[in-house]
Amino acid sequence: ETTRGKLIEILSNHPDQYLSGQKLSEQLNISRPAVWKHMKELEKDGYGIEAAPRKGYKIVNYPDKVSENTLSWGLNTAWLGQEMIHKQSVTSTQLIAHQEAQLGAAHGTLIIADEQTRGRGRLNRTWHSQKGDGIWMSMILRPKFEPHKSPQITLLAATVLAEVFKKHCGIAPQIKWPNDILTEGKKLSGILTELQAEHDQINYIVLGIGINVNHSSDQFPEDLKDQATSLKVETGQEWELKSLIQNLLSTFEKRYEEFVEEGFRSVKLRWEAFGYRIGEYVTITTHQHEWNALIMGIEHDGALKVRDEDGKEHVLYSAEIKWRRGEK
Ligand code: BTX
Repeated sequence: ETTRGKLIEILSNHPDQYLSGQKLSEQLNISRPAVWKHMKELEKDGYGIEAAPRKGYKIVNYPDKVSENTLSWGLNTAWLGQEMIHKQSVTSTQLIAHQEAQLGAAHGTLIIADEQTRGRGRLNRTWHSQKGDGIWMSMILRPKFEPHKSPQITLLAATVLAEVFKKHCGIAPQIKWPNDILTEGKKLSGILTELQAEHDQINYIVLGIGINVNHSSDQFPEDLKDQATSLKVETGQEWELKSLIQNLLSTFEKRYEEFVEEGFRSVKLRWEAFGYRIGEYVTITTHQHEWNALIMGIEHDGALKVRDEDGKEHVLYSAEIKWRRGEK
């Protein structure tokens, strides 16, 4: 660990207390002018340092820069994000998460990047991941439940995102089954769940989450302008990434534990409260066949429940059905 890292750690462990230059120089084994120099460097990086004569220093403000350190301080979780890899630029955090998982990374390991050059969606679609303006992250999960339950993790993640966007940012998000978070019909956030399993056992899940945060509408590429939105576009203000990420992680951890203990029931209720077009007719495409159906909600296992025009109920599992607003 660097001297600078240690200095930040010592100061952040004593949030309400001044630490004298003398004490810090002893603990870090550097001279007092060197301590002072480090403080100046921290200020340059956006830390708010209060220096009081004869008392010493304390940190009063952390920079809104996403890093392993800034995300860790004040992160209120037991296991999620306790191991963390932050990079400025990556191809895809999914890719890194798979690599780390195969090397044995712990349950709850988080991979997060400021920018993805090849962010991906489902079926090799691309996910636009502009530098610094969004949250692009992947979690490694090692659940003990059977592989067939893994799609429920997607719905769980969707409810957590909707819950946090509502509470943290005051918007009214909707979840389009199975994995899109929308506001006013435009996509704010996407979820990609990838499973590695064998012999009826989950080896690991990589849960990827992409959130458009501080994009203004003209920052999206031409082909996304009509279908994408961001928290900034929806609320008219910029959002600090760090506290939003911390809130997402602690809420996800809490809801994940409820899910493991109580099953899908609690997720189902919350999901349906945010469900997009429940009770409305939509046009569904399955195997190139188009038909109209009323969305009824989700099943006890997360599948989509619909009723066709003849009154017959259908349960849809494939994540690859397409549906859009119906004609009726
Ligand atoms: P999806 O296949 O449901 O959606 C992908 C589609 O969404 C694209 O074809 C495009 O039309 C649209 N789209 C692409 N980028 C954006 C964007 N920034 N905002 C709104 N719409 C967009 C959704 O897949 C799953 C996305 C997961 C992304 C995360 S980010 C961290 C992790 N790493 C990674 O490479 N992917 C995941």
